[in-house]
Amino acid sequence: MHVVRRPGWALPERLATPENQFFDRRRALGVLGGAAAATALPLSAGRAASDLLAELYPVPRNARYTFERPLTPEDLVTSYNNFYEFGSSKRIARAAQALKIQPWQVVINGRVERELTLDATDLIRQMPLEERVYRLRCVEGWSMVVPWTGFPMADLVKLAAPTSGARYVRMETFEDSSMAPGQRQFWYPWPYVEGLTLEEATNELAFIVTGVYGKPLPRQNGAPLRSAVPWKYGFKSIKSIVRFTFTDTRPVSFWERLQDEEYGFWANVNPEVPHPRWSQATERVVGSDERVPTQLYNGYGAYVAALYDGLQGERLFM
Ligand SMILES: Nc1nc2c(c(=O)[nH]1)N[C@H]1C(S)=C(S)[C@@H](COP(=O)(O)O)O[C@H]1N2
Ligand SMILES: [Mo]
Repeated sequence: MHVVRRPGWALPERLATPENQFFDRRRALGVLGGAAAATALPLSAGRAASDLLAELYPVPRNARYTFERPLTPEDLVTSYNNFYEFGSSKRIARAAQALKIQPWQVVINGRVERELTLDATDLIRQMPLEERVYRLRCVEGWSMVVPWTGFPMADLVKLAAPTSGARYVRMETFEDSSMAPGQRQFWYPWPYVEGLTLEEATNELAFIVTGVYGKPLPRQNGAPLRSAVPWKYGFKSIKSIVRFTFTDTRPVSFWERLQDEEYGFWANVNPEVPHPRWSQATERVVGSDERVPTQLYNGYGAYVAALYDGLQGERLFM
């Protein structure tokens, strides 16, 4: 296995602090062991990656992000999906089982102090996992409430150590049409790409998801790691990421490349800005017969509205 590690001193501060409230003793020791072994074997040497991941779950829920609406049942979260690599219907869960997630290399490159290639299992085991209940609002007009497990995207940015020229992070999904039949549909601009400004990526809400419902992430939900940016339409939350590129150029995302009149870079949720073909005023709550009003920034304005001060000339809501 090819693993490039940063030296221990370059680990995010939280990881190197065993007293930190986010860590139990076992986890803290594991992390310190990992840091100390920087030049020796990778953490996972000799053990199956699937076991090494499974033993991390479940983790405590971070109460800061919980709220009143009921969770969407697990069977719906894992069976009603958008993952065009496996087809354009919502029922791609079975087809997605063809995705090979071990080994899985994650590349961090571009405007960073040092380019990194990490094994996803090693990356996930280094990070401070927590559970967060987030709303998910698809641009198509449906929504869910999902208990994700993962770690702040800000910690990944810290690990990457972007240089002063970096203004955006561009994220890319795997590309392999032998596993993903949707990628044989040549009219789509594969691979799936998404992007955030560095300010967005380091906002406390931006989350790298590695699990759901207290278990490792199923393939159909974007294993082994995907993003969750809950104040934006669901398509911004890119699945099965293989590359994080720090850049000075605004990335053009998959849907934007396909249809930029309908899907822009910012894509912040706003009930008052209709999609060109339908209203965004309300949303269908998956798993119930309810329609509820959609909220500005999907209800997360207190966390993110300030990111857009001075950007009113941009198409912030599509
Ligand atoms: N790589 C990739 N990521 C993707 C998509 C996709 O088709 N491919 N669909 C997006 C859309 S439109 C939505 S609504 C969410 C759905 O996530 P879920 O299936 O876990 O609910 O994933 C997003 N991420
Ligand atoms: Mo979506």
